[in-house]
Amino acid sequence: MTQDTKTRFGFVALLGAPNAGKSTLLNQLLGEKLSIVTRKAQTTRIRVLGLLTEENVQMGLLDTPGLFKPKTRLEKTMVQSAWESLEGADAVLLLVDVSVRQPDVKSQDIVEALAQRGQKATLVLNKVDKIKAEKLLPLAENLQASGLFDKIFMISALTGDGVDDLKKHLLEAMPEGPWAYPEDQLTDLSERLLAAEITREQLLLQLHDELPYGATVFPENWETRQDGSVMVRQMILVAHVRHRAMVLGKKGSRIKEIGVAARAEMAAQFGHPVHLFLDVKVDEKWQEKQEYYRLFGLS
Ligand SMILES: Nc1nc2c(ncn2[C@@H]2O[C@H](COP(=O)(O)OP(=O)(O)OP(=O)(O)O)[C@@H](O)[C@H]2O)c(=O)[nH]1
Ligand SMILES: [Mg+2]
Repeated sequence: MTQDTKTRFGFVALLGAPNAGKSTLLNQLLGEKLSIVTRKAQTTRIRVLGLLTEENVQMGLLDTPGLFKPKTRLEKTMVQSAWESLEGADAVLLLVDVSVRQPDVKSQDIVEALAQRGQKATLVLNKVDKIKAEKLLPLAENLQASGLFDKIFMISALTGDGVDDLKKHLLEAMPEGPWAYPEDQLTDLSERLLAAEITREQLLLQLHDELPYGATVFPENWETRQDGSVMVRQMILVAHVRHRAMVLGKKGSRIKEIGVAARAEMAAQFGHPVHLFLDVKVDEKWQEKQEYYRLFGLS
């Protein structure tokens, strides 16, 4: 950056129904795997800030939990934290998964909620790699009828198709102002919390539908050793005794697999060896308890 270029800084909120591809897009924009991604809905539970700094512009990209009609307390807190990311956002992206069967009621509900707030947004039609081009146009026209969107992008967050154009648009939309973070910072999440998310990703990937939503992972202990490696202890919290058995697997085989995969991912992401210790605890009411939410960054 030259001395006389004015710096620009702003926040971009990534909104959309569960599974729309918000976290995949965040990672694609950053060129790094920061936010966890699985094919299951409600993968993201906390707001994840990813920082993208290019030339004179810094953007804080806010990946959010998917928006849907929440039932449990945890779901309500997740959805609320997604809406809160609109406060102070300089640009809002609404991601729509074009491969879901139409009508896409969840996305339609979000469009209505945005309209009620008088919130303008940029429409991002995602997963275009999954459908034929001729199906896209009517879909775009339909959503465009809301009058909410200043611009439409058609992308594949997975392959990166169209993502550069979107990035350029966002960089240009950021207002003049000083950067809020150091140039080389990637996120405001601690390694402890990121490590817990990495283990939760493995729970989602390796276990079947019933369990993952009733389980969570908390950072318990984090100790840097003299040789530069880190000892990480985490607690997997589940809501039923039978879930505990599922996490452990036959003779502890499942939790071992989860640990092996999570540890490898942590070591790659943090750039130092990791010794990972996992405990499993049953608490039927964890989803109702405030103190747990604070541990993973929800209030
Ligand atoms: N084919 C295809 N799959 C995609 C694309 N973007 C995301 N996916 C897949 O869609 C699934 C959901 O992606 P996520 O990025 O976790 O979606 P999300 O919107 O963050 O979901 P929640 O956190 O649950 O709200 C994953 O299996 C992704 O690999 C895309 O452009 N094309
Ligand atoms: Mg996500």
